[in-house]
Amino acid sequence: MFGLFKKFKAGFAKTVSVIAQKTHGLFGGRKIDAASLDELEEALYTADFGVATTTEILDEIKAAYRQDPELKGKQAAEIGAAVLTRVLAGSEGRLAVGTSGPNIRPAANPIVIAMIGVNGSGKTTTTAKLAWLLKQDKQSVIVAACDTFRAAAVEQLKSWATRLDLEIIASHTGADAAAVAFDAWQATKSRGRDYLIVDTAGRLHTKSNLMEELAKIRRVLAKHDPEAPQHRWLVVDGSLGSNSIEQARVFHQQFGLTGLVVTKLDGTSRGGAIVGIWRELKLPIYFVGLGEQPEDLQPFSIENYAHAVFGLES
Ligand SMILES: Nc1nc2c(ncn2[C@@H]2O[C@H](COP(=O)(O)OP(=O)(O)OP(=O)(O)O)[C@@H](O)[C@H]2O)c(=O)[nH]1
Ligand SMILES: [Mg+2]
Repeated sequence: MFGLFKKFKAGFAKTVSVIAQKTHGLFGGRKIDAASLDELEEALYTADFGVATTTEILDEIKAAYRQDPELKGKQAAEIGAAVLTRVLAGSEGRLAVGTSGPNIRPAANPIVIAMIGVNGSGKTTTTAKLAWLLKQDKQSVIVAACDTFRAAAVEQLKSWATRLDLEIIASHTGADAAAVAFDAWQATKSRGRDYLIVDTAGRLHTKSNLMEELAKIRRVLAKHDPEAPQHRWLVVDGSLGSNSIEQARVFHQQFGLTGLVVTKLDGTSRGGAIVGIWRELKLPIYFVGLGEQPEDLQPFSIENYAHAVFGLES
């Protein structure tokens, strides 16, 4: 669905630009030499590709350079993109309705997506943007304001709902988040909607009482449908780069994540971290946040990503 290369290109512009700076525009067409290989290595570390991926990319480029001393920067970029494509195989999460896996809807129950994550990672905006995106794809959606903890969180989702014309189920700050989720499921089912997206309060993975609240939301939804929430996504702030891996691990242990959304990639030069996150966690990346507008939330595409970060065309 809606994958657009130009969005990826714009979204990863900061990552591309730090690589271009550090390599003095190597991918522009210049010939490879020993110094440019060192610069490229440093650039890939700066863009947070991590040791394993940087080593793999450099090894393959060096091997090609030994074969062909006339190797150009653009060919090196193509090798880099090919390595990323191989390493990321299997990392694209897809929400295709009614085909297989978690999207089969026995007795036409709604598909429930729970957005989970630390404070400020982008859960509420991702909830709204995803609802909008699904509506563009002719799916019907309800969003549930289950962040009843932070003052103004309910209002924030309500104002998105007004702006994007979304159906919303909300209570008030201080209400029981699990009760809101329970009511929202019922409304989604009785109105025959396809999806329920549950926004939850930001919480540090180290706070056990707040982690317990997530478990309660899950238990309560399971009373309606033992499969719900079929999707339990950690929303990760992409500007944290590979530092987000540890928190993701803890959420995964405690809550059994089914996928990730990586946000704010437009605001960081650490776009390479996506690869390390995948290598470490092996959780599919469903969406990436490439800007503040609804259409800046895009399904993760290995091809678009690998080409964009190496400054290639699609
Ligand atoms: N540039 C950019 N900003 C983003 C993106 N995703 C989210 N944001 C911004 O990040 C800020 C926090 O987003 P929220 O959706 O409120 O985050 P949250 O996880 O719901 O925060 P809490 O509810 O406080 O835990 C907002 O200003 C968003 O506009 C993105 O992909 N790109
Ligand atoms: Mg929020």
